Amino acid sequence: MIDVVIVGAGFAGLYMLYRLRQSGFSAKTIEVADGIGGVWHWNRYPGARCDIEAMQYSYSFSEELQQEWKWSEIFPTQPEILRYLNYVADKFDLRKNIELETQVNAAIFDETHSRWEIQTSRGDRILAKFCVMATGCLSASRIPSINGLETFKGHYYHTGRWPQADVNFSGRRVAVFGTGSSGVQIIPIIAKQAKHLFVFQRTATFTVPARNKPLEPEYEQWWKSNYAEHRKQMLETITGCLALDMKNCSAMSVTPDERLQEYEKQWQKGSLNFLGSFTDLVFNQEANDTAAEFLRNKIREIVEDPTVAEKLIPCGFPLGAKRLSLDTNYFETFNHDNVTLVDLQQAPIDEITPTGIRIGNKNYELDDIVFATGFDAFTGALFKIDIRGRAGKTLRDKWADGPCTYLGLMTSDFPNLFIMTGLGSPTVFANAALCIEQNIDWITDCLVYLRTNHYETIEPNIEAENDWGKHVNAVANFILFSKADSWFNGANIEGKPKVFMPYVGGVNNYRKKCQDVVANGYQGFILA
Ligand code: FAD
Ligand code: N01
Repeated sequence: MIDVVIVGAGFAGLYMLYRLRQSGFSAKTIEVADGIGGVWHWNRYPGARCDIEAMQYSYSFSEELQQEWKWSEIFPTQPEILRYLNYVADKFDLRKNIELETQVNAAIFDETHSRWEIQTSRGDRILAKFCVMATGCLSASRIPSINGLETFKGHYYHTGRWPQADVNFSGRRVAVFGTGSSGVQIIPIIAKQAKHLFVFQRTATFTVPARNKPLEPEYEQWWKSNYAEHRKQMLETITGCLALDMKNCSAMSVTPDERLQEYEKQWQKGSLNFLGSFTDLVFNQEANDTAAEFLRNKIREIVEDPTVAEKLIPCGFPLGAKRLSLDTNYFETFNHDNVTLVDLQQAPIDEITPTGIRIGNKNYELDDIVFATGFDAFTGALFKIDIRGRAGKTLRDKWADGPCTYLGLMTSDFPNLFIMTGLGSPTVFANAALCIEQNIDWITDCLVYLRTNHYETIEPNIEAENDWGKHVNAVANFILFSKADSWFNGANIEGKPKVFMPYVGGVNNYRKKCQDVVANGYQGFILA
């Protein structure tokens, strides 16, 4: 028997393994992919890059690592981030405890011996005292069921399961479904290659220019000269990111001209900080409308055909309620002759045929279809595993009406099972790398505490779990982000209960709550 099984070898699984080994636990990581990296292994689509600056979206645990690693750009590409994670795995000799190309199919809690039995696709049974589900918040990719897809004679791809071999769209007629962050990144690149690109848009999206550029030596030096202090400051923010030169007032407290100036300044700078142009954009509808209208006017300015521009203008939900994207020439792409926007709000798809897509009596002849249609977020990867806690209770049954956790870390009746998928925690609204480190540091400290004090099991008590669920909901209702259908609330998956899953109360507040729980003797947990 080992101390801990970790499922998943992305940002979370890798650091979890490192921390556990450093703290003297035996641990093993199981990963279904043929390489490490998680999201950065799977999402190899052209244009994939991070949208939080890599100087911040990176590990902080090793000063040596953060000093020696050199990012080439502000928002580097997927291959570079994957190289970084492989570098980390090699530098800290993590591979020897990672088993690739192995899927965890089941995790069963054995109450008699207080241990988890992990069953894998290789037919192995691994016994471990603890299990950490580092299975990812956005790892279960999803292709919508569209009539006739199985008859399509061309190729089709999902951005989150992109092939490792090069895909060349030169001279081809390509359709893209999905205009979220993945679509926004891939569409301009495919447009450059394809003979013709058809963008099948169901919901128009808000996006801000990334204004990506090479990392300037002075900026890099500014970070590296005081990395530890900057990382400390990041932990004190809502988003886990340092944003310089931001206004600290309400959008409604300044004149309309001042507001426009500030939006223009942030738009020219690029980055998701646009949403923080003023302090109240995320909870005051009137303030949010002013920022949304600014972005709508930008679309009208950029897109030359007014009919196309109007179709590309998002409306009916607050800015940020569907995750804001960063783009490079997204709206400009629709000015190209080889790009056609197909508005699915006007008429939905009837079917995919062997040679393309049919809407009414119009046939779109295609060679390739790209699905940038997102993920069964948070719970998708967990529910693919048969997870059974006390008395054989399944996680799927327990969460049939929506997931419930305490601090996003554990759920009652599933002792010694830690969950790291961003449920009930701020990860997806923030710098995920930083949130992942915070969660893992908490879990590791907890395991050390159990070992030191000779406890066998830990699990939340049901009151603490319910209270946390109510708090997560209350904060979500206060913020405008819950006011749209999206992967945040499961509305993108047919039949999934509509429950707003992430915690939007901020990294700083969440971290303080986690610290208080420990300071109060693991308040809300049952230790036995
Ligand atoms: P993942 O990276 O998803 O890793 C989970 C791993 O678990 C996967 O490798 C998966 O194969 C494995 N796994 C799952 N189930 C099983 C099983 N049953 N058996 C074995 N293995 C299993 N966040 C940011 O903060 N900034 C960004 O710029 C950013 N960019 C993103 C870009 C894309 C395209 C996507 C999809 C997400 C992005 N995110 C970003 C969010 C991203 O999810 C996190 O930043 C982070 O990578 C999550 O790491 P993780 O280790 O928790 O999960
Ligand atoms: O997925 P999404 P994503 N027919 O769910 C459409 C992170 N990320 O992969 O809104 C037609 O956001 C759907 O339309 P609608 C980031 O956190 C980051 O783009 O449901 N269209 C929507 O337009 C992000 O939020 C980066 O009406 C259909 C799109 O598909 C998260 O991952 C890059 C459809 C799905 O958008 C997920 O992003 C990439 C159908 N049947 C991802 N079904 C960075 O830049 C769905 N759609 C860092």
